[in-house]
Amino acid sequence: MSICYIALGSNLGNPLEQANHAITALQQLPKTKVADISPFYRSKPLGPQDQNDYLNAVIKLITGLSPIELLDALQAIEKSQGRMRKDNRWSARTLDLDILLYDNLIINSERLTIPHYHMKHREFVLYPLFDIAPELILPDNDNLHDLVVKCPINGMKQWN
Ligand code: PH2
Ligand code: MG
Ligand code: MG
Repeated sequence: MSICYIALGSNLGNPLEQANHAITALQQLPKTKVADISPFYRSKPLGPQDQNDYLNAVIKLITGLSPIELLDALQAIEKSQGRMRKDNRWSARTLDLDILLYDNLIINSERLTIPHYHMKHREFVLYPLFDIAPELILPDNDNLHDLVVKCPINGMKQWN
C-alpha cells in the first residue's frame, strides 16, 4: 500500500458540496482508504482574477492503486462532477483533484508530474498539507515546515 496526498480544489457549483461529494467518491475507490482530510480553506484564485475564490483542501489516501490507476480514478471523479476540460489550465472548475505526492516517488511522464508542479509555492496546497502531515519531508528532502514558513498566506482563510 502507498501513501498519497491529493489536493482538492473547487470554485464552481457550490464548492462545499463538490468537496463533500468528491470525498465520498474517494472513500468508495477500490483498494483505497481515506486516511485524513485537512480543514477546508478559502483561497484567492491563482491565475485569472475574474473567477470565484477556491475551496481548497488536502486528502491523505492509503491506496493499492498505481499512480496511473489513481490518476484515472481521480479524473473519472472530476468528470462525474461536471468538470469540463478547457484549454486554459487556470480557469474556474467544479472539481480539481491533483496527486501531490505518492510515497517518495518522482514521476515525470506525459500524464503525470509528481510531486505536483509548483506545490512548493502554493499556500492553498502547503498549509492544508501541513495541517495533516506536519512532519512531511518531500522526495527531494525539502522539509514541509520550512516551505510553509516561507510561503505567504495570501489572505487565505478557513472556508466558513
Ligand atoms: N487551481 C488552479 C488555478 N488556480 N487557485 C486557487 N486558489 N486554488 C486552486 O486550487 C487553483 C487556483 C488550477 O488547478
Ligand atoms: Mg488538476
Ligand atoms: Mg490543480
